[in-house]
Amino acid sequence: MSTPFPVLPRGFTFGTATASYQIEGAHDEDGRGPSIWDTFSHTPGRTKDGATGDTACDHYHRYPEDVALLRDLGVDSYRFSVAWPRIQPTGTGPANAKGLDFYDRLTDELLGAEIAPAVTLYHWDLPQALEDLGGWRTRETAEHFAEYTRLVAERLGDRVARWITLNEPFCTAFSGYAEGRHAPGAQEGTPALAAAHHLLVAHGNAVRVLRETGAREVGITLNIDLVEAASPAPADVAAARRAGTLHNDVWTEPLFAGRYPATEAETWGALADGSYREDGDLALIGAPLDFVGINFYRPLTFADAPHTEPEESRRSAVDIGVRPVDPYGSRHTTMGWPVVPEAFTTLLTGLVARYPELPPVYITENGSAEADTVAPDGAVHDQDRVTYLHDHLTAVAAAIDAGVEVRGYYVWSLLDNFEWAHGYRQRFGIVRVDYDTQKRTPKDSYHWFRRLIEGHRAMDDADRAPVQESR
Ligand code: IFM
Repeated sequence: MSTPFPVLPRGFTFGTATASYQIEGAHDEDGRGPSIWDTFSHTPGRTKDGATGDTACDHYHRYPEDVALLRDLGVDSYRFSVAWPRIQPTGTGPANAKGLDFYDRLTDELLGAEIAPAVTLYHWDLPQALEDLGGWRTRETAEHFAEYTRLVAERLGDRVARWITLNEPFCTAFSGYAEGRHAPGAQEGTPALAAAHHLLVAHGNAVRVLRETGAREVGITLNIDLVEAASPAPADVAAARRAGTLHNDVWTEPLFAGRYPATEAETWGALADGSYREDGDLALIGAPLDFVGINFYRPLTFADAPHTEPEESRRSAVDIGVRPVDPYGSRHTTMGWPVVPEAFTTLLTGLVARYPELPPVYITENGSAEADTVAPDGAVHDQDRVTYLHDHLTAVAAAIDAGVEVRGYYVWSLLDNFEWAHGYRQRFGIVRVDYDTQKRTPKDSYHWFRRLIEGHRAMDDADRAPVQESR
């Protein structure tokens, strides 16, 4: 079958993304301190099969091979994260030179391959020593984040243009401090809401430092969700509103509208007591950004699930009286996530409709976990992932046609990697990693993405007619 590639605008950035703890390994090398994910993954019962990131993809040692894969892929940019405990093993104090050296080498390797680095400062690996002092529940962590940002920006800022302060603060605050399925594994109420707020303060602090150090492109990555109601019944609509507050408004309202969500009292009642806020926070958090990173995987639908217990006994910030439902009837990835590409277009257009002043968008993650197998010919024929990427890029192109300024797209992920509490069972890579041998095998999706990029380069600027692809 021959179908057109999605066509993205001239100058569009194609990239792939990874994160430190998910790929680096070398957990105790060159002075790296322990992170909350080391502690969590080493705690029995926390991750599938007891998996840890101790070795992961051994990227710390194999980064030249991985950058060579990126070069052959032809990407414009590569998004990686810096592990805070490599830079400050206990989260404060002077830089660990060997930690900075690693990211320096990686940056130079990328530039040598003509790939622009996009650096995420925080992708969930908080130094354990800071968690021992309260972690994101405390404002001090947001202050320490500013010091850490300065150390990284002063070292890499001459070569890195694109900076992402935080990745998916929803997961840090709520998966980590309210659901407990991510590190540090807490199930709390007001402290989780405090964590959400302190993450925003940390973001604001980092933006300030990045501006002071001359950074050119500064943004934050959010996993904003398209949240829908299971039915038009008022109770379900209210449930979706509460879920939308939890997933989206906590971040978007302070970042893009200069206010806290009007719906927080109906969502959390007394848990949202605001005790963690200070005068001036909104101005800090809402400082202008050059872009917003959006990570999208699947839409969410909620029905009302009325509480039976009194409000005072509710303890977790994710306990908001909602029940996820799955009306999609579509294919699901091995994560159990429904595949609904058109939801991506709706999400992006809806975001701009709600926040007309939204900065330009980069899609900083999108991809799918699939049940990959190695075929007798040694290849990985991951047609489901190819279709997923094709259809989601088509959805991005539709959003651009509808007026959303999307500047680039990073596939999640370059490599199969440590998928947090799911361990190594979920494979998101466009390159397969054999964890016994560390052999890398580019999958069919890698080759598809390479042809897509090549096709865009080859397109006549004057006539960007769809390039035919074989599927
Ligand atoms: O692997 C994660 C990544 O770390 C953050 N965004 C979602 C991905 C898939 O679950």
